Amino acid sequence: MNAPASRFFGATEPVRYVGPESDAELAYHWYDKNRVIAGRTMAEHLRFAVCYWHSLCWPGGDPFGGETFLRPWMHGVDPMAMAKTKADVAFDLFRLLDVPFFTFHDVDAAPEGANLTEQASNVSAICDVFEAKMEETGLKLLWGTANLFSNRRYMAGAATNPDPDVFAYAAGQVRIALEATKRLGGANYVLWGGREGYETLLNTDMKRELDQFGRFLAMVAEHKHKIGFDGPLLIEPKPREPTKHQYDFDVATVYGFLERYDLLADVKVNIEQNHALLAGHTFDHEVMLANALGIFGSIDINRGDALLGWDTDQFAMDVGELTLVLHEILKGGGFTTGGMNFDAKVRRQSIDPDDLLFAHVGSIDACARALINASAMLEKGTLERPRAERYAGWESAEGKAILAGERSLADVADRAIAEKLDPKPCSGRQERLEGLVMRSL
Ligand code: XUL
Ligand code: CO
Repeated sequence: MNAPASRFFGATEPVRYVGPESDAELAYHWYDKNRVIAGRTMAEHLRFAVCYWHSLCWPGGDPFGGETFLRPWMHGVDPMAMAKTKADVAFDLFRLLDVPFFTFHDVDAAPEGANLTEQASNVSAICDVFEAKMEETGLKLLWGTANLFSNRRYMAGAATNPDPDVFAYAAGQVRIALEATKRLGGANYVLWGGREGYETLLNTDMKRELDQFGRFLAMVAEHKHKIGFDGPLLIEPKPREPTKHQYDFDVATVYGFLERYDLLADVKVNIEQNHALLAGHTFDHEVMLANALGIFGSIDINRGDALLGWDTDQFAMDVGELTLVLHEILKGGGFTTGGMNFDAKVRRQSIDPDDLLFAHVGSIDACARALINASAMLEKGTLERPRAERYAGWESAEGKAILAGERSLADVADRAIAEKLDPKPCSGRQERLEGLVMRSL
């Protein structure tokens, strides 16, 4: 696709791979999309997606001050014309970054309808625009979602709202967004329960709200099958913010919820770095656990700030952290329908249009370096070999018999007595392993 006549970005040509030795600034030094690593190209491994909401919709405000970015498409009079201009800029951004996917919420892309009928018609009009642009550029949709948290009707939750009419409105919005995602060939559908939680237990019936939430998701899953949408539904865990407590707290909590409401066949997770931190976990903890539980789906790639306790959604640049995350993803077999979505925003002082490009390019390169490192670590067994040694006892005949349920507590205890067991503690070798990882970066 050629650059549009009236342009927002200063850069005109797509960002290209130049190699690590080059001094070129707006260029990929590590992300070589066609380079094959462990049987797949970098593009196929990483499946990068640019998100609509932070890059095209966020005006740069914070709780103490308003808009800093002054994006031209946010200052018009005709909402549909503004949405179309925004789509032009969005697809120019995707073209310049040369990434394969994008993601959006219904209200990011289309003007919010005054009612569900208007909502459906606005989303459909934007789907016409997206469809033509996707056809022309080959860009794909990683996932779509509905914003069930910004409008004041959702202040007490969507599916978990005390009012069933709010639940019904949310169902209407999800039906429109899910069908739009299917129409655009989306690979997944995401549900982030931004206000599915509580501000105070004084007015809350938790059991009732969880049952409502379980029923809502079951209805979404039923509809997914009814319309023949192939991709998984992905829940995005987050423990708090905007509410004091959110029911999709972390991967472990979501797993318990899916099991209780019998949703494991249809729903996986979309894990976000900053959400993992808010839950008191690391990013690789959440990925390792999702793999262990068989619910790993996709990731929202960003980072928090060690000194700020909220969801800062900064662009991920820490190669060390990303290497460990990619290591766990590759170990689990890599992405299938999922990918790496830049749920990240430039800081409010980064007001130049090209700051959006530099942010994505830096983070894409960080992920590419991480992929190279992680793949080499897996090939060498940097962590897998010591991990296997650490658990080697469980590979013995006796270890396997215990896990297979062939021994009772008394059997095991009797053997410990009969063989006069006196197990010797082994080193956890943490610093040694940290050194090995450091040398792999
Ligand atoms: C909010 C967040 C959302 C979801 C999609 O913290 O991460 O942008 O990714 O609703
Ligand atoms: Co997110």
